[in-house]
Amino acid sequence: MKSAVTISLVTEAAGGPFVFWHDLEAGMRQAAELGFDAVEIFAPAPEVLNDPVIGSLLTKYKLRLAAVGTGAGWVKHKLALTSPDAAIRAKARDFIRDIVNAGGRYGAPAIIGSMQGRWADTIDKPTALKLLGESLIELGDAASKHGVPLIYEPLNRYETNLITTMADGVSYLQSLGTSNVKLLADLFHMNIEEVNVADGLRAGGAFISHVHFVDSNRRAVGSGHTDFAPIMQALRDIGYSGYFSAECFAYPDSFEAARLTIEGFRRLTK
Ligand code: LER
Ligand code: MN
Repeated sequence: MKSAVTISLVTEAAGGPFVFWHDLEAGMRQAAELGFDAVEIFAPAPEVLNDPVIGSLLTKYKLRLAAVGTGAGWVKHKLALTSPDAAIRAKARDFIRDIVNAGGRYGAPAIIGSMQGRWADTIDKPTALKLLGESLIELGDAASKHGVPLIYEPLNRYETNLITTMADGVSYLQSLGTSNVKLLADLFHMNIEEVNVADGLRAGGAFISHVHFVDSNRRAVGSGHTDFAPIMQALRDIGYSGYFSAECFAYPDSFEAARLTIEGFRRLTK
C-alpha cells in the first residue's frame, strides 16, 4: 500500500479538497519530509504537466507521481464529456487526452471526476452515459499506450447524477467492454452514496485502482466519524495495492492535514 498527497495548482479551485496549494515545490518538499511515497497533481492545463520541472522535482524529492487530475477542464473552461454541445465534448476529450499523455510519461494515470458532467433537460441519462462511455473507451486506449489505466471516479449526487456507487461503476464499465478503465474509490463520496462503505469497496473489487483517502467530513483521516477498520479490511480482502491519496481539505492547514494523513496511513496499514 502506497501513500500520496494532493497538490492543487488551480487558482479557481481555491478552498476545494486538496492538501497543498499553488506552490509545487513547497508541496513536494513537505510531502517528502513527511515520508509520502507520491504526489497527485491537480494542474490547470496539460502544459503545466509537460514542463520538465515536474520530472526534476520528482527526482529531487524522490517522489512518484500517483495520478493527475483533469477537473480543471470543468473548473476553468466548463468542459464536460457529456455536454450537449459536440464542440465542447471534443474540447473536453482533447484536454483530457493531453493530460493522459502528460501524466503517462511519469507512469501516472489521469482521473476523470468532474469532467464526466451530468445529465439534464438538454441531454437525457442514456445519451449522457453513451457519450461518456465512448470517451472513456477512447481515452482508456490512449492511456494504455503508457501502460497505465484511465481512472473513472463515481462522485456523490451533488456533483454528478450519472454513476454514484462502486457497484454501478462496475456494471457500467463492464457494459463498455473496455479493460483499461478502472474505478476511483473516493471515501468521501462513498460515505454519502454507499449503504456501507466496506461493502461498496468489495463491490468495486479488482476495478478499484486508486483511493481518495479522506474522512467523512472531507478532512484528514482521523478527523471525522469514518470507521476505517472495516474499510481497510475490505481493501485488503480485494487485494488493493494502489495509492491511498489524501484528497481532503487543508484543515486546519496544509501541513497538518498532510501530517494527520500520513500518521493515519501508517496506523491503518501496519
Ligand atoms: C475529485 O477527485 C473529486 O473527488 C471531486 O469531488 C472534486 O470536486
Ligand atoms: Mn476524489
